[in-house]
Amino acid sequence: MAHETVNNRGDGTVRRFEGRVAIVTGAASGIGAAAAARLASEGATTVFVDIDGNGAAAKADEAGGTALALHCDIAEPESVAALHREVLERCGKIDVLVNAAAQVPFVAWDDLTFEEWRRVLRVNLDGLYLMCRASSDAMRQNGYGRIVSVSSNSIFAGTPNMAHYVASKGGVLTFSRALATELGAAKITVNCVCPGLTDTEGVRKTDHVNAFEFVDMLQAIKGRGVPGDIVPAIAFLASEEAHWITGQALTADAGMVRW
Ligand code: 4PL
Repeated sequence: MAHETVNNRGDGTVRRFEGRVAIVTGAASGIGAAAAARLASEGATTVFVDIDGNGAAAKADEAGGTALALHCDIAEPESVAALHREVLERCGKIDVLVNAAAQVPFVAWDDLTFEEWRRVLRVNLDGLYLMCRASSDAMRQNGYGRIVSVSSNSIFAGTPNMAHYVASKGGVLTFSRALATELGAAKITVNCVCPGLTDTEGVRKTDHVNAFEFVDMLQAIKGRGVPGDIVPAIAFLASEEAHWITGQALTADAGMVRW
């Protein structure tokens, strides 16, 4: 089921983000870490943000160059405000925001409590709102911005054992459409990427890790999705040349869902 990952060109030969400042949340692991590494390798001054500050620091160290890491609980208004103050002080502006931070639960409907619902919604939607609120205010001052948020193909499939997550990821998509309207006048684009099941630290901590075979059966292209398979879609939407694309969702799931 393993497949060869194509040349993802994270080797610095393509440099679409030279002179850009990028914030990536969820950058300590999974899709966030891979996206942050790519933006950094293509020349962005990249801020690796995570609630796991040490994990983010380790990934920023690997990236080298001008990469920096900052701890943030994106669901806490004060924490998000402090993050933005520090980024603006140290980097001067914000050009790109990649929202990859999320809780990935595996909880059957019968066990889903309001407390668990809130635990997931607070990060996946409250956190998204707070990050977009603060970053877009900074982007508006440049009259340039790229916001790319990670949704999920589970919003089309109604994937089991994560009803609250599916609700939150549907919100990521529809919020992105609305925010695209709000920010168009400032030349800020807002899009999302919908990955399929991807082999990440977050997924491996749950029983979703046992779903790869089932998902493989539904894919047009066979294989186990890894973060590097999702990164090109994120980097494209985060790039300057994607300026005519906003309010869109790009599914990256080997053709499991056709939408
Ligand atoms: C199809 O986003 O999209 C499991 C776990 N299966 O998190 C997901 C599918 C999972 C998904 C997801």
